[in-house]
Amino acid sequence: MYYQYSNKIFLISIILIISLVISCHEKEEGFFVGGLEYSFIPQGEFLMGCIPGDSLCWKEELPRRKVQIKEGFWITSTEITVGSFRKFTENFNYTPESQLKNKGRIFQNEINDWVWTSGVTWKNPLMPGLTVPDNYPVAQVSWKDAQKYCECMGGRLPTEAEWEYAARAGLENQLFTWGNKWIPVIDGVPQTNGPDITTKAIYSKMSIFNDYIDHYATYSPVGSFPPNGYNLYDMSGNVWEWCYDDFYYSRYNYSIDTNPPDSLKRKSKIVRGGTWAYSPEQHRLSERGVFESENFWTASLGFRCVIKKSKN
Ligand SMILES: [Ca+2]
Ligand SMILES: [Ca+2]
Repeated sequence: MYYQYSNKIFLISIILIISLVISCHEKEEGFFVGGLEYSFIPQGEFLMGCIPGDSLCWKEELPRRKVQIKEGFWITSTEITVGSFRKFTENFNYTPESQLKNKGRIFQNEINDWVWTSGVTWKNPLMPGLTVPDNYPVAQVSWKDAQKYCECMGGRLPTEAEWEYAARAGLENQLFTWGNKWIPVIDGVPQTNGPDITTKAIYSKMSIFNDYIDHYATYSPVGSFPPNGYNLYDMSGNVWEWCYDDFYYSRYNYSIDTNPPDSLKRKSKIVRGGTWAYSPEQHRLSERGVFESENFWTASLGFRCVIKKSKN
C-alpha cells in the first residue's frame, strides 16, 4: 500500500516537473522563452565607456577601452514583462522580495525623493492597489528576483559589457541609442520612454528632456518605441535594467583580482539604460547606475536576460 502510494507521488512529481519545464520553456515561432522573444547578438568587440566630448561623463565611466565579446549570445528583445514574470512566480512557486516585505520604493513629489511605501510590490509598482497590464515591464524586483527568473529560463542577467555592446548595436561614438541629439525625436517619431512633459505633469520635481513628449507619464508597454540595430527595444528608457556585475566606484580601473579600497567596497550591482523617471542624462549609453544588491527594489527598475546557446 505504502509502495503504491509512493509510486503515485513519484509519478505526479514527474508530471509536475515536466509541465513546469514545458511552461517555462514554451517554444513559439523563432526563439521564445517564457513567452518573450530573444534576439541574437553576434560576437565582436567594441569601445566601452564615455564617448569623446561627453560633458556629462562620470569618472567611473572611464577609461574608455576596447572590450571583446568572445561568444555570441541571445538577449530578451524587450524588458521582462509583468505577464511573463507572473507566470514564473506561479510555475516555480516563487515569492518576490517586494511581495514578501509588502513594500516598494516610489517617488514622492512633495519631498522630491524616493521613499519606501507599504503596499507597493511588483504587482502594484506605482502605488498600493494599482496594477499594470501584462505587457508592461515588471518593476519592483530585486537583483535576486531578476537573476532567479533568468536562471529559470536557462540563462542569467547580462553582464555590463554584454549590455552596453548589445545596446550600442555596432554604432561607435554614439551618446544615446537614437544618436547624439538631446531631443529623442527622429522624423517626428519619439525614440524612448523617458522623462517627458507628461511625466512632469504628475511629478513636477523631476527633470525631463526639454519640450519632449512621448505620451507616457510612467511605464509604456514594452516595445512601444523603435528598436536598435539588434532588434532590441527599450535599451534606452522605460525601466532601468539590472546587470549581473558587482559595482565598485572605480571598477574600470581595477582588475577583477584587485581588492578595491575599503571605502569602495559595497554590496552593489550595476543598472543600465535610464528610465521613464527623473534624469534624462541617465539614458546615455555609457551611464552606469548603481543600486544595492540586497533588500532593494524600486518603481523604475526592471531587467532582461541573456541565454548562451548557438545561433542554430
Ligand atoms: Ca515618458
Ligand atoms: Ca530599459
